[in-house]
Amino acid sequence: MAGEPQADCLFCKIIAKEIPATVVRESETTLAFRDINPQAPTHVLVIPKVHHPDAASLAAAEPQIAADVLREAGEIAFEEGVAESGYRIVFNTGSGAGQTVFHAHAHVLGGRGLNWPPG
Ligand code: IU
Repeated sequence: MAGEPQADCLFCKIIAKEIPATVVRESETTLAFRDINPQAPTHVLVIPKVHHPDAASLAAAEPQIAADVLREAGEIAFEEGVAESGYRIVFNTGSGAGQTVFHAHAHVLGGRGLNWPPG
């Protein structure tokens, strides 16, 4: 069923604490942890605790939780000290855009110059 944990989902396993992660923030609906392969000095992933394959399907099914993910991303940018210099919130969507884990997640990237357009 939509939103239910998926047995083969890496991020559902992190939520269930079956796989370790360095958690930086947790709310009733979200979990945020450091990316294991950081692409910037600050690289945190914010995930909803419900399983949806990407950000658009999360927003369609659970708009309040999608808003929670964005709010947490902004709080993390302040806590990490990158809000003032500028940071990026990225939702890779689809394998052609680089999505490798099909559980919705926001990348919060900051602490270095970020080029536009992204690669
Ligand atoms: P993507 O947008 O689906 O490519 O992002 C998935 C991210 O999950 C990617 O940056 C990985 O480095 C990250 N990640 C992680 O933090 N912990 C893990 O155990 C695995 C991937 I596998």
